Amino acid sequence: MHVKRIMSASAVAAGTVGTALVGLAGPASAGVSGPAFYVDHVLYRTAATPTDLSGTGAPAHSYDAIYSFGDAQRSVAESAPGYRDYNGGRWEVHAMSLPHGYAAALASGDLDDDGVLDALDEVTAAMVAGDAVDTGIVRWFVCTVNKVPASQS
Ligand SMILES: [Ca+2]
Repeated sequence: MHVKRIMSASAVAAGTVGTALVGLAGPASAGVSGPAFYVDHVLYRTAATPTDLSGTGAPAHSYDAIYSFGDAQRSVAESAPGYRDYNGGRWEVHAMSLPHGYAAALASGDLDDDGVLDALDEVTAAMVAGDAVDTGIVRWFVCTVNKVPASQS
């Protein structure tokens, strides 16, 4: 029991150090190479190990949505650090299907014609057109995110 307590304390300490280093670390550092996603045409990536929160019973409004398009393209999230409604890195992942194919979703949703759905309004436009369908929440997790430097996006 004594040993277990010491190990827990060191795990917490290591977690704190890891978090503190994220802002300084390069792209090859552990925990900074997680899945990337767009928010308002800007690429972000996870900056810590995602933690599964399914089954916690937390209210839906305490999460921000990430729309996952599988292999078609990177996901799109509705909020990010600095946004007024940001929930601190608590995410719910919505699986999207593209009933008419990716090209159709781009045709109806890629409002700025940059070849990718990379903002919430673009996802919404594709959904309104019926070219993207929210098939439900498949995952809840928590992790912090950072902007990807322009030179790496
Ligand atoms: Ca776009």
